[in-house]
Amino acid sequence: MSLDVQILNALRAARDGAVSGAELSQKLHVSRAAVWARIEDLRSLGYDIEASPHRGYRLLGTPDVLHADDLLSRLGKTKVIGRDIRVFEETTSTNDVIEKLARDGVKEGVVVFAESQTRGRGRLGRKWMSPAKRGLWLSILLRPDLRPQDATRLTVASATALRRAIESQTGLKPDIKWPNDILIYGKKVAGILTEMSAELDHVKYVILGIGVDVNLSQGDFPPELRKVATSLKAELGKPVSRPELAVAVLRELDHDYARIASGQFAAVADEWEAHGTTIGQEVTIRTGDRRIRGRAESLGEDGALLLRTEHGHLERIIGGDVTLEK
Ligand code: BT5
Repeated sequence: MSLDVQILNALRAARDGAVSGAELSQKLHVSRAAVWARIEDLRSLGYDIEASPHRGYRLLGTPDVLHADDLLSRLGKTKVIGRDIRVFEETTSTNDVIEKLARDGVKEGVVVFAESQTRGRGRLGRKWMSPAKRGLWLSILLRPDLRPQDATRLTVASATALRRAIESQTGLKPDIKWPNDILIYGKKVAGILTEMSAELDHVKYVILGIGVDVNLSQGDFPPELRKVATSLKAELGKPVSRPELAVAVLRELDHDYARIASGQFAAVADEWEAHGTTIGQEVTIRTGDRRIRGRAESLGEDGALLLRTEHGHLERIIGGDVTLEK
């Protein structure tokens, strides 16, 4: 744990009360001057830390920036996701950064955030708009013990986790549209991009890319997206703390990843179905040049969408290369 994390932890543990420089220096085994230097650094990052000669240090406010140490300090202990967090000011795509780490053999659970992405992407080479400091643009490296055909379970689990995190932080009630959209009143507020590297019978690694439109104003969206996309701030009428939401997302993801790892996909699927807008609907699925019409019946054990076609057949549709039209 870095010194910054330990200082932030101690200040948070003090709640309204303050912690003296002497106390911090003793607890962290560094000089009071070193504590002071770290406090000055945290202040320059936007942390509002009061320093009173009599009472000591008090944390009055936290900036709406993503700071790896701060996120680690707030997250506390998780099973897998978030044991290593890295934040970039700007990158092409956080999925690219994770892919490089995956090839270098880094352990699962590492999370990469970027304040902005120059080449954020969606599925099928689509663009994902990622303006600076307005959203959460993150990717996670997973090395699940899954067969490649079951990898859609991870997209399903991510959607349920993301939905819960948004609800707990904002009170909004998002819906899930198969396979990877989180919607509020029919408008997209978050998307998930699952990419994987697999051998015939096992997954080598999965990169879970998540984009959440947190504090974008209507004007931040290009005209073609204004009717179909929204942000949490636009729906709530006030900004949402990105660090707090980021931590909630990681915590919920960790929970659902554990559920999948311990064979509880059915419980995740039930939750997904309870909040999905897709099941029971007549839908059209576009996959490559093919269009399939039918009624979405349920979610398969592998996370696939089971579609009863116009001709009465049951088709298994797996995420990744399909678009759902209503
Ligand atoms: C997705 O693709 O919804 C997956 C988005 C994943 C983005 C994250 S951000 C962190 C990580 N790094 C990346 O490079 N990507 C992931 P898809 O279902 O294909 O939707 C893409 C479509 O959504 C675009 O064609 C636009 O119409 C629309 N779109 C683009 N930017 C958007 C935004 N910020 N909010 C809502 N809709 C957007």
